[in-house]
Amino acid sequence: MAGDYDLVVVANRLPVDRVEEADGTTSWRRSPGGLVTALEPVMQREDGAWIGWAGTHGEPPEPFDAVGVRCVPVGLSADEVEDYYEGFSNGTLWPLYHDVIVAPTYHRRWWEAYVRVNERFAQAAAEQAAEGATVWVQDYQLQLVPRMLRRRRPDLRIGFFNHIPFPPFEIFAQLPWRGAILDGLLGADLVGFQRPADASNFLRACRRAIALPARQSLVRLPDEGGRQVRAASFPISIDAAALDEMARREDIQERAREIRRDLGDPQYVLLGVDRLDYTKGILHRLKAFEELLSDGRIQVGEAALVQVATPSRERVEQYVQLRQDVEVTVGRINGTYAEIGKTPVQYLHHSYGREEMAALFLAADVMLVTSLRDGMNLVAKEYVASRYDERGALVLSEFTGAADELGQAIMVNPHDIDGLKDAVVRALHMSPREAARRMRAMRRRVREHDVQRWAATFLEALERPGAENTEIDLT
Ligand code: GDG
Repeated sequence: MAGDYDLVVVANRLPVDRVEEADGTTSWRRSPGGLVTALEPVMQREDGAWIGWAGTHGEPPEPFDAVGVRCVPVGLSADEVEDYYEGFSNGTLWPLYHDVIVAPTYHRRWWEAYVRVNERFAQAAAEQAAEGATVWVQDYQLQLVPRMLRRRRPDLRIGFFNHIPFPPFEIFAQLPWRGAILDGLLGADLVGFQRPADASNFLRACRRAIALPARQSLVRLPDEGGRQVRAASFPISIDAAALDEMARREDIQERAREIRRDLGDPQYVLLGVDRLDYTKGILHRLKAFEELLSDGRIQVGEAALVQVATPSRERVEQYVQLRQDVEVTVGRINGTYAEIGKTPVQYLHHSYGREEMAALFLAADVMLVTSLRDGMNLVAKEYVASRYDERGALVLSEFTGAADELGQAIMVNPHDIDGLKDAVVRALHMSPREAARRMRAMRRRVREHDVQRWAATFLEALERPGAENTEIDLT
């Protein structure tokens, strides 16, 4: 029952979004996002198929070709969207894996839907993969797929990559289904994480929760003839060259100048770009900015904070609450400190095109990334990649994966509001010479470790299981 494809990617979402055309027909447009960029060239070269949900509930569309790959939609019912996606994925796993910033909810009904939907993805992958093919499963929504797939197709080479952190065992241990999740992941030959710390948390969980021998980066499975599973870090990145090229375009630079003019030509523009998510530390950032205004360390009109907060998971309770809290806070800051024509916080609850994002990065003197926990944080890397002019300063939370690589950023603990305020002031007043020195070093790192390299490194490690030291060195 093997299929035709030598490389199969399994992800919660397909690499395309359905768009309604003016004439009533529907078509598929490439989704924004790094994963598609990273995998498109390999998928085209290797005869690839991509299994994922099309984003709407009900009967799935028939498989189709788009962006050079075979797209195989998996269907979800309205209840499954609620229980598997909004429920178990985003109400249980997401907060649990992000240091329980909000309390995870444990519902047996959600778990049952998660198991059922993972089976469906595994079945679809088993049907598409050619004999001996490579299957690469993506992210926390599909942690059971590696095991379910191996049961159906022991001939396959199976990789898994977790885009979000893997928590310390003391937190992971809360999960009533922790053993099943670990067993699901251990169906893979290679389990990849963003940071070395995530990989070691996983290895420790294997030892503590299911008593498996796990040494260095290997877990041994005595019940499977001593089969070994490798866990290692593969920090994800961005298409740095494409962003650099876009930022150099005259129309983008003109747009960046226009943004500053429209903001009233403040001396300093600060920028935050995040999905509206409680892991991103948006409220901490706003608090620091508000206090800097009230302390008089920055003046209204002198500095403007632009906060893009892309709508996200709008039916999940904690996200509704967060939106309220952010909007009340922004309203209070602006109500207290605005003057006619001078608004301290520009809050934008929309999503923007890639060009507008590049122009915003170029317009910003200081980029604020204050996540309380973040697998990587691509925005930090995108800011760096767009600053071909070697200007601008990055304030970066030490709780991001990106902090492991971008050591020349101004590091902050976002819980330490005084420290965060000092870091912002330091970033505003940094000499152009020092800013350029830091930016140069960070740009080199991002250029050399781009998303194409990330995908190639992971797939190579998956193909050569015996290879030593597959971890990317972080020097
Ligand atoms: C997860 C992990 C990990 C945002 N708003 C707009 C827009 N974006 C783009 C950004 C960036 C991406 O979305 C967001 O990526 P992040 O890495 O910042 O965060 P998550 O969405 O939480 O991603 C994270 C990542 O997976 C990859 O492994 O780094 O830690 O949580 O590319 O620019 N793009 C456009 N308009 C917007 O309004 N075009």
